[in-house]
Amino acid sequence: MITIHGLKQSRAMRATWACEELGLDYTFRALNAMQGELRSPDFLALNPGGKVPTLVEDDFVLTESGAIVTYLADKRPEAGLAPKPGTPERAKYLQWVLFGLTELEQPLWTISKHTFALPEKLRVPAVIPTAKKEFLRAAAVLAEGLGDREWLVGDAFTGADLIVGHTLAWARAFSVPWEQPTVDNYAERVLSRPALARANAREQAA
Ligand SMILES: N[C@@H](CCC(=O)N[C@@H](CS)C(=O)NCC(=O)O)C(=O)O
Repeated sequence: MITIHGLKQSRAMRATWACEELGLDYTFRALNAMQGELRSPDFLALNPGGKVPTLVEDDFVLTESGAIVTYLADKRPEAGLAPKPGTPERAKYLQWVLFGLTELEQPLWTISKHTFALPEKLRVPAVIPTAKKEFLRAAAVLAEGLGDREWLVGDAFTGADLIVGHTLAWARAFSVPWEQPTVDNYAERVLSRPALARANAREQAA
């Protein structure tokens, strides 16, 4: 049985959304950061970084949302959420997963940290305009990569769209805009997946 340890409204949604896309049986365990549950000895024994998502399956533990989505996708290759290892499609899939995590998410995370996530005395608001520029640059690369295609890799939704789409939802929630209508349409397409709605409902019920 798969357990996804998460916080509500966090990157853990990437893992639960992947489970929903794949029809995998899973439990979502909602931790409470305010009550110190990310720093409890039990949780730190699973993930010394004290972060979510953390996947536990019997005695196997996996962290990092991109790795978790890919691990889950590989359990059901027939679903096509991650192309077959060793193929050019798999390489492009990894390109976009890593782009999502390192190019698109990072400036957004910098903006978030220096706007509200860090304690006030650690915030450096002067970095925000640079991070906004970096985010816009990444959004332009995304628009270029999409061209007039529906999805990032091949002609079907993959885990790369899941990671990038989740990050765009985050940008919207934090009111960090992008400039390209292509990216708007893409975000609509990705974020209207029924599996995401189911993952949201599971999270709210937890
Ligand atoms: N690179 C990690 C980042 C995980 C991460 O930072 N998760 C946040 C929630 S969205 C977290 O657990 N924060 C708690 C903390 O930093 O103490 C991933 O993609 O899984």
